[in-house]
Amino acid sequence: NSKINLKDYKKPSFDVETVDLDIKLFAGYALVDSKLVMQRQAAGDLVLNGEDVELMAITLDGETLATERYKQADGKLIISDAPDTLTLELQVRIHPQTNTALEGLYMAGSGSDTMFVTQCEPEGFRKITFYPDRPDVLAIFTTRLEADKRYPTLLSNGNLVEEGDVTDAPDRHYAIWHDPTNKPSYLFACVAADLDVLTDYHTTSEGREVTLEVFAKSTDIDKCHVGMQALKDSMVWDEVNYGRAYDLDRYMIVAVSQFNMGAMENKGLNIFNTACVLSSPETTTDARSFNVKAVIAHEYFHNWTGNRITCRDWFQLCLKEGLTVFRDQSFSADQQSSAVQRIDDVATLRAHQFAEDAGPLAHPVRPESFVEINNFYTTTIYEKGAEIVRMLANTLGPDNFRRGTDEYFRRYDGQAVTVEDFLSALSITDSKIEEFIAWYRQPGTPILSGHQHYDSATQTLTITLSQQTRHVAGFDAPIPLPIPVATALFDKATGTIIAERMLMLDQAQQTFSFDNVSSEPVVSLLRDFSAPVQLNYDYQDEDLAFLLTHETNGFNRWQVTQMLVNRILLQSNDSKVYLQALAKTLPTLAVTDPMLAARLLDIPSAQELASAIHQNYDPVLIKQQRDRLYSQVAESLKDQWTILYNQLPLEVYSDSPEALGKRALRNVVLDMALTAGISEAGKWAQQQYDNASCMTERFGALKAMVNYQVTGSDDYLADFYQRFQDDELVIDLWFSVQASAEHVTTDDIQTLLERDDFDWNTPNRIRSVISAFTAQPTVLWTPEGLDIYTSVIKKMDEANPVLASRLLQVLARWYTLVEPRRHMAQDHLNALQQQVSSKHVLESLASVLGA
Ligand code: B3K
Ligand code: ZN
Repeated sequence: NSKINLKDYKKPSFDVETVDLDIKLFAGYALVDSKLVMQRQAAGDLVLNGEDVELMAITLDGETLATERYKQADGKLIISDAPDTLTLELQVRIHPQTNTALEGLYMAGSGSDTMFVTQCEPEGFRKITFYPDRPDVLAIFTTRLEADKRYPTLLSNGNLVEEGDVTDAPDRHYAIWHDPTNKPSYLFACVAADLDVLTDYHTTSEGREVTLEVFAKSTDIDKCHVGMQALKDSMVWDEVNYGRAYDLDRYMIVAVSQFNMGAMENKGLNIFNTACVLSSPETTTDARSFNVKAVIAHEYFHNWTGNRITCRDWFQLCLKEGLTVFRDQSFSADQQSSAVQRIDDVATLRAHQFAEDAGPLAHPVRPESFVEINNFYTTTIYEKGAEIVRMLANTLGPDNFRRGTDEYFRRYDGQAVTVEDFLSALSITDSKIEEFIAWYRQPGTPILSGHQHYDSATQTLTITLSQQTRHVAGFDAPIPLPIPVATALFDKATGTIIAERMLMLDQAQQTFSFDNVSSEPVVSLLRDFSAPVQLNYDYQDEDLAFLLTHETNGFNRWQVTQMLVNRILLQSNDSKVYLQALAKTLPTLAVTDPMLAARLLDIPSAQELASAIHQNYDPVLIKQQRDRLYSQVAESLKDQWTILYNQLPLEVYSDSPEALGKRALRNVVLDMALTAGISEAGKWAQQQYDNASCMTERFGALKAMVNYQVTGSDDYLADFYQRFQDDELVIDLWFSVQASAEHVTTDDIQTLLERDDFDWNTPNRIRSVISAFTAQPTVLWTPEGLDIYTSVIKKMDEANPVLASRLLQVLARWYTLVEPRRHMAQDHLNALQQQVSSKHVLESLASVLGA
């Protein structure tokens, strides 16, 4: 299990010009013929990667290659004395039917309901055939796919060239696809299935007529309209906002229920987890439906940021992911309230990325070494990567950012490039932009501290800011980063903004002054979360309450409520100011902006709170404190809940932002009412369930009934199962609502895992129990809880190591636990280390145990 280092990067010795693939699917195996036309680029061996592939034949320039002319070891096939131009032909045998890792070519489904599908990023193509499987080798692919006619849908990247019956095999057919764009092997895809298709069209800004197709099981095809609309919206959005139009005549999306992640941006043929593409009001909550649109947009945006300009090597993963997440966040912000979008993105960042950066898995947005690249599809690469791009965009301003991205596309289209290339294109209008490279290199969340001084004699306000980043073991001592701090001064008397400025903190400590300030203002810092840092400013609770009332931006209002909540929960501040401020704000806001009102009632989850505690973390104590504050909010606003719930009657389904906001607030109010012990609340829940017009209402009611053990909740759970038993994604909800319930026990989890409909081959189902369960740290961090959790990791270590390692990463902060839990967790992890063998899990465990 050797380490791969960024500093060892070498250009490939050979380029591939064209690839002809012929993939024949049979009942128990597949045969893959390939023909590679190659050209020498640099001195060195010809190296092909291959894993779990059985070499049947190999010829070089038409002659069988003698066994002494190549060697096969450690997942490589190496030819030492290859000529400068050559044609290599290979035949291999693979076994998609038994590929449970869901990488390479695999069979999804079971019984008579199966399909073949690929996942090649990052290194899955080498499980299909021997190939220089690295992102800086770009080639033109032509793919022939042959299968039994029970798989009528045969797809691959690009354009359909030909299809027909196989001579002498009446029950078999084939299709030939040609992709005219140069692409790395990780963007290859093919599908053999029996699917229906939803078709639509888009004419690009350049006048190209594009056929859009979403493929899904016939029973799911009516759930493809939301995704299709999102695709069309994304295409227009990228034309308008980045000047980027689609470049092929066909854009296909295929839904598959067994998939390790959300979706994959293969050129012209995206493959999607059903959970990230199917959506209908009756079966999909608003939150999930919104996520469907965001993922569709994300994969579409990859066509330019990822596919046409790709990564030189996997260390540059954030080049495509950070930029593409920033683009999909911006798209989503245009579809709803931008404040709520920012709230949700920052909440995710704080809950997951900050925790990662604070623990043993901390790594730079551009890592410098890895054993298994799959372990680096992290929230740091994606979400912190997006935050860096956001800082670049904000620092440049919209016009110069657009000039910079135009330059990036102009210069690097068709190439495999690095983060430095990206920064160099963006810096054409401002060379200081290149200093942001430090953000890509340095792990750890900076702490931004500050205080202010007002001098009434000179009417000057000075703000002193300083930054500090923890020194993460194994990395250089941290250096100061450029931190843009969006700042506004509020006049205390009028509540209006008297000055607004972006302060650029690029030293360890700096003082900024504001002149002509006639009285001491309240300072609002880090507005719109202008940098991914932890803010530590010497506010009084009253200043925060003032900002909750007067801030003009919804995100900033949410941010101050979160600061108040954190002070109460983590520094034992009095809750009075917070409760008064909520009471003052909520009634009006519930009417003017119900979605924001719902968010302002957020109390960070137990897991998020845990991420801010660095030692002696006691899950029971934190849960008690959190529950207590939740009850205080519920009690102190008790009169409000009845008024609000009645103000929010169930309405005919609509997907307008207003309707979404009302549904979100209604569910929060219902929960608060149950907490406050309002006697009718149980009945509200039942009625909301019975009369629901959509899943957000029905599931919100079910969740509340389950969490509060409302009389009859078991009957409602049974009803829910009965109604939706044929819809896997809804049954996932049924599993997760129980596995994440407030009162869940390890016996309950065990019972769920032992059910016949618990399917170990479907990651969505595994996550619906095992990941949902992590919402209850008081149960997870017990001997029985960890027995279950680690036994699932052990089981997956063999079957699906990518998933196993991801599940493990959630346990990274075990060492912050209070004794005896800390030792208990350590024992479990040590025991696990003896039982696993995948390099994925071993690499993660080594870091996690090294803490
Ligand atoms: N690029 C893929 C992620 C592939 C992950 C492989 N373990 C999805 C995305 O980010 O769009
Ligand atoms: Zn992506």
